Amino acid sequence: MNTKDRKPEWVPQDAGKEFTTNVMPGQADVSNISTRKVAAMRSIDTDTIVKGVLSGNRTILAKAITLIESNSLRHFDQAQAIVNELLPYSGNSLRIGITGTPGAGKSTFIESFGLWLIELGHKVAVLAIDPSSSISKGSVLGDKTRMEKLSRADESFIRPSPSSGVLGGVARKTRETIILCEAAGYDIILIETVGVGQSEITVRSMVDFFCLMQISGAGDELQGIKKGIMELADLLLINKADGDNITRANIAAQELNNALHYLQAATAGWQTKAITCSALHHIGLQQVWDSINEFMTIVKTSGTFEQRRNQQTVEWFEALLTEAVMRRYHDKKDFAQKYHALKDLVAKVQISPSSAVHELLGLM
Ligand SMILES: Nc1nc2c(ncn2[C@@H]2O[C@H](COP(=O)(O)OP(=O)(O)OP(=O)(O)O)[C@@H](O)[C@H]2O)c(=O)[nH]1
Ligand SMILES: [Mg+2]
Repeated sequence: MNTKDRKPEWVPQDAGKEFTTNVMPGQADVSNISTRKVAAMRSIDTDTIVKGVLSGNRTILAKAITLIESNSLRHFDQAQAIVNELLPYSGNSLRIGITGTPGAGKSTFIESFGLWLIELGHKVAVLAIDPSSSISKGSVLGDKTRMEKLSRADESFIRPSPSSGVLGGVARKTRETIILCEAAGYDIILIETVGVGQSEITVRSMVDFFCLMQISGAGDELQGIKKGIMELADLLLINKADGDNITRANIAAQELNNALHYLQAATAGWQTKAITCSALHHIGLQQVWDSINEFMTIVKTSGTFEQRRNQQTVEWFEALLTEAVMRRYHDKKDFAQKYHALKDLVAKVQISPSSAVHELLGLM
């Protein structure tokens, strides 16, 4: 478009070219302009986010968690600033971890228990740790539909696990997400994780109370549960104790209670026990809550609660440090390649771990 000599409606007398209006060409077709993208890209300043979270605004809380989950360096600084500002307002919740075999009924239990807790006047946040979620996105989607009623409640906040696969990263992000949820006023945090390998230990390291969910099968109830995992738990929940399954579930609980006497308890001063419930039919929720309260009274009186929280914060610091150091060196040219090559050699016992470390340090 030629804008030459185009004058505004009014110009001073004898005005020169500096008063020429610059007309931008218009867009003929506006149908493909996305206004959404512009809104999504708009960043919110730290102060607004902090105030929003503190006021319990769920949209802003979700945005803040997205910043934490982001792998972009640009978001990292802002996310950390937010966490730091909110840290003094955190810590006032009961953090409960729930693990168990796939299909045991964890999500169904969280939906039913969560709604029940809301009835009692609590605000409930649900987080998920699923180290395999980058592979099986389906289970996360499944959780959302399984917790449909809970997700519609005003006093709940549900966040599926971040999809970046590395458990260490997921763990840091979940810890920071806990801080944010607490600052937003959620006084009960429920963390669901599928019982695969390392994830139980990771969740144990960030909760006050850890619950292992099982279902009763035919035969020896102990067969399916690894002793190590049982020793992490404060409560064994035998779910699906309904219909034809009630007797079997009761027998399973009894067998487990007998076995638990010979195992080391996860928490000093507390005898881990097994009880039955039916998440689907909302049976046994009161007993679960009673156990948790009994547990809390004991650990708060003995000081175990504080001790564990302090230790968890130190572990968090150490995990962060390891992650930061690794990230810094991985950014270095040649490091990643050498690291993987040496790891391979270590695995094949072709080099000793200490020689491998020595060689890597030589690159730094
Ligand atoms: N009969 C009965 N079925 C239940 C109960 N709790 C859950 N289920 C059913 O068991 C199936 C799995 O339940 P989920 O809650 O998705 O189990 P989950 O442990 O979260 O599963 P993953 O997240 O995939 O590990 C669903 O079909 C539920 O309806 C229960 O108390 N009784
Ligand atoms: Mg689930």
